[in-house]
Amino acid sequence: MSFISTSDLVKFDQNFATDVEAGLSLDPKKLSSKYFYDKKGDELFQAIMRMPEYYLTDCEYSILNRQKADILEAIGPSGFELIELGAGDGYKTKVLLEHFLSREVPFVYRPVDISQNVLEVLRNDLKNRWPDLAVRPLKGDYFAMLERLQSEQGQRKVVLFLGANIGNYTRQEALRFLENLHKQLDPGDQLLIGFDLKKDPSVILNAYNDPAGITAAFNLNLLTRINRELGGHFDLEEFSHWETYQPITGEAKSYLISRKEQEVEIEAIGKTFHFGAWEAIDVELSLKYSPFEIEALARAAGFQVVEHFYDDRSYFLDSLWEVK
Ligand code: AVI
Repeated sequence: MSFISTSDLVKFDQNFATDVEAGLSLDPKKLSSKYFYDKKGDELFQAIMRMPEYYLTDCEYSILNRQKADILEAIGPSGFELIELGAGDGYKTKVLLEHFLSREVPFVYRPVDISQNVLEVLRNDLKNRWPDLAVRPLKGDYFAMLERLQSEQGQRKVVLFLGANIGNYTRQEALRFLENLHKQLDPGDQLLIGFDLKKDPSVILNAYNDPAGITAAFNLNLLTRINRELGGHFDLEEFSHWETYQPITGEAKSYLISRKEQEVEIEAIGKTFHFGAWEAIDVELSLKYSPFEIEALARAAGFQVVEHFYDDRSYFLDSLWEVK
């Protein structure tokens, strides 16, 4: 939905407006990074994943590519439904799909995404590559889809949650998310989950503070989205991107900083928000974990760790968990 200020009919996403109003009324101000991903945001995130500084994608790709045989051995040879939460373009997952097909493993790939478009593009791509691969996409919210699968009483489930997406949740949110996931699974079901690990802080800072300014453009695009969809009046020149990394907590945090004292009207909300000079909006958390913290999280959510798969530099970890 877009904001059309010239029309009598002003359409906009009410949830987005409500969240923006609540977040900009907080002290300190906060906007959710889940709103980064409009069409432009998706393109910028693709560009981030191709940046040399953003090591996460290459690390996880190399884990899946080099250790696909070990991963399959740990999953076991009996048939399963491979459910991927937030499938995207499936770039990394295709490595596993190809390997499982070559080993003639009986499995069905079930990508879950809220975007019908993402699922259609992925399904067509996979059909062209591997006509024999069984693909049954699920369009909707992760938990609604898992609930549906549970009621279908199908084969055992192997869930993929890759890309360090768990890092965009606080520790408490991550635990709640994993506890909910555990409730939707049965004994013997598994989860392969990607975590970005604590490492040299300068490596982490560079990944979110690239000299080309792609991450800055990705974060600032949130203000462009508010301008377009909610009739916001943010002047992008007057905000800048700022990144921090706290090596004890593992929190990489992105902020948008107001470069001067200013008032910004958002028409769809019917309010003007005040920004002090150098006031920050908290826009994203990318949490980094230690292997010890990952094991504690698995146990707290009710899972048993089966095996850890690291890249060569131990920058990233795909961890296989099982419901007992
Ligand atoms: C999607 N998520 C895991 C990315 C991350 O690393 O937190 C999003 C991102 N933000 C800036 N760069 C990448």
